[in-house]
Amino acid sequence: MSAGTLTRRAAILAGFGGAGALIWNVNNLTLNPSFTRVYQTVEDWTRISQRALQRTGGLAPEYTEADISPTFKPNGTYDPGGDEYNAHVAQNFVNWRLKIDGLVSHPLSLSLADLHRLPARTQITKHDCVEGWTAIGKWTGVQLGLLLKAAGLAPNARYAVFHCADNLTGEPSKGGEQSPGQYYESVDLIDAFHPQTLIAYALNGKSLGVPHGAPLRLRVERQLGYKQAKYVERIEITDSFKHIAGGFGGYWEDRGYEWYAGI
Ligand SMILES: Nc1nc2c(c(=O)[nH]1)N[C@H]1C(S)=C(S)[C@@H](COP(=O)(O)O)O[C@H]1N2
Ligand SMILES: [Mo]
Repeated sequence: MSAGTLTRRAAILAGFGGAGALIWNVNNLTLNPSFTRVYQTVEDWTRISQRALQRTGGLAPEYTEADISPTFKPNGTYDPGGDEYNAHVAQNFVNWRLKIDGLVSHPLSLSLADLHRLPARTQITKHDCVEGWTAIGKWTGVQLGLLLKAAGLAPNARYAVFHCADNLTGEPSKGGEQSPGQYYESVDLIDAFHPQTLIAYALNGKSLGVPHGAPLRLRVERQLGYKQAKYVERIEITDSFKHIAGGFGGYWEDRGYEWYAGI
C-alpha cells in the first residue's frame, strides 16, 4: 500500500479505552495535541503495512474497471435470514457492530459509520472459488491491519478468527451433504496485516448486498473463495483455533478443506 491509497481525510483512531470509539476530525488534528498520538497510528500503519508487503511476497493481481465481471455469482449462504439478521436488514444495518476482541489491549465495537470514517482502500481483484468459477469485482473497505493496530494485539496473538452471522448446512457442489454449522474463518497475522486484506463494505461501488455478505465481509486476496468470510460480526484474536467449532480454523476446514487456501 502506498500512502496515496489512503483517502485524503486522515483518520484518527482515538478513545482506545471504554467502548473504543473511533473519532476522526482532521481539522482538530493540527489544533489539538491530544490527537497527535492517534494520527501517528495511521502513519505507523502505513509503515507497518509496507514492511509486511516486503516480507510476504507481494500483492495479488489487481485489474481495471473494464475487467469487472458483469455479474458476480453469490455462493454459499445467500441470505442468513432469522429474526435478528432480518431486523438488521430492515434497519439498514445501523445497529450492526463489528467487534474485535480476544488477545487485544483495546477491544473495539465499530458501527458501519465508524468504518466509513476511516481511510478506505479500493481494489479490483479476482475471486476464485474451489467449485471452478471466478469473478472480478471492485471491493472497498478498511484494511484489517489498521483495525488490529488500533485494537492493540497481545504478544501471543497469532490468528484472526472471523465469526459470521450465518448457519450453513453445506453445499452439494462441495462434495455432498455436510453437517450444519455457524460459518467462520481464520487467517494468520501475515495475511491479517497484508495491505489487500480488507473488511469490505462495498462491491462495485455499492454497499454490499445481502447475497455478498452485507454489511461486512473479509477480502483476503491471495486465498480461495471460502476464506472470504461474509456477514462478519466478530473478529476474535487468538493464539490457536483448536477450541473453536471443529478446531481446524473454518467451516470448510472442519469439513476437510485446506486451512491455507493459496491461489
Ligand atoms: N459467511 C459466509 N461466508 C462465505 C460463504 C458462506 O457460505 N458463508 N461462502 C464462501 C464461499 S465458498 C465463496 S466462493 C464466497 C462467495 O462469495 P460471494 O457470495 O460474494 O460470491 O464466500 C465465502 N464466504
Ligand atoms: Mo467457494
